[in-house]
This record gives sequence, C-alpha cells and structure tokens, in this order.
Amino acid sequence: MGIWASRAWRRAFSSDQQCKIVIVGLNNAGKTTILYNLHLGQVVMTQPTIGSNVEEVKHENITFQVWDLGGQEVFRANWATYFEDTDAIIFVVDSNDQENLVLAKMELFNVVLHEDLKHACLLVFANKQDIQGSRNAGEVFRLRVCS
Ligand SMILES: Nc1nc2c(ncn2[C@@H]2O[C@H](COP(=O)(O)OP(=O)(O)O)[C@@H](O)[C@H]2O)c(=O)[nH]1
Ligand SMILES: [Mg+2]
Repeated sequence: MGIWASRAWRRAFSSDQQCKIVIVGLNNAGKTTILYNLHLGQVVMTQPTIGSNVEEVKHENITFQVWDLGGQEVFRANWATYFEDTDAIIFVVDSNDQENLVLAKMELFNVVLHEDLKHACLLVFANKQDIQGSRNAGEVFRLRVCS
C-alpha cells in the first residue's frame, strides 16, 4: 500500500515520470527485437536471451525502464521475480508459430493472474504479422486453451 501510494504521488506531482515495463512471451516471439527497436530505433540481430536484458527508453518526460525476459521454459519460471512495481506488461506472441499459440496463451493467463500485476496495464502484441499465414491479432486472442 505504501509503495502504491508513493508511486501515485510521484505520478501526480512529479514532472519527470518513471515507468517500468516488462516484456514477456515464449522464446523467439520477438521480445528482444522489440526492446532494441524501442531503445535504438532500429532492428538488430539477436541471440537467444539468457536471463534478461534491460534498457532505459525516454519519451518526453517519461523514462521507461524496459525489461526483456528470456522466454525459454527454464526462464519462464523466474518471470514473476521481475513483476514487482511493474506498470505495464507487453506479452509478445509469434503469430506465425501455430504450434505454440496455445502454450503462449496459457503462459499469458499465468502472467495476468499474478498478484503483483493487478494494477498493471497489459498489451498483447501479435508479432510477425509480416509473415504470410500468420494468425491476425483477433485470431491469436480468441484461441481456445482447451478444446
Ligand atoms: N519476420 C519477422 N521476424 C521477426 C519479427 N520480430 C522478430 N523477428 C525475428 O524473430 C527471431 C527471434 O527474435 P528475438 O527478438 O530474439 O525473440 P525473443 O526470443 O522473443 O527475444 C529473430 O530472428 C528476429 O529477427 C517480426 O516482426 N517479423
Ligand atoms: Mg530474447
């Protein structure tokens, strides 16, 4: 409660704002590409993320601290350790990876149910729309976990 109140105070009265964003999603979804596109304004070559990457991105008077978390199964178990004080989650989906769309949705459910994220905003980013045959954003969202 104390932390929440102090952040609300800071938001209301400080001219410079800080905002924490955490990017999650399965491995190869495009998380690191998005992080460095935000940070550098260009597409960079990526390697599979071991653990996490973090960069600061400034927009007007807001400084975004942007975390990009490894999406392999072994790292997914640790995502929650980054969730404290998070303002927004970007959940990135590889819309062309039909095989893993249901798994992605299950991980998304795990993320949104986390206690530390109850006040956080959520963006589900249906990535790789440029690849022919990708599911569109509506189809990704409507996918059923159980048949
Ligand atoms: N076609 C296409 N490829 C992408 C896109 N975004 C990322 N990639 C590629 O997907 C692969 C995995 O990207 P990366 O950012 O490392 O994924 P991460 O494991 O989620 O961090 C790389 O080869 C990227 O160049 C996209 O929008 N379209
Ligand atoms: Mg990565």
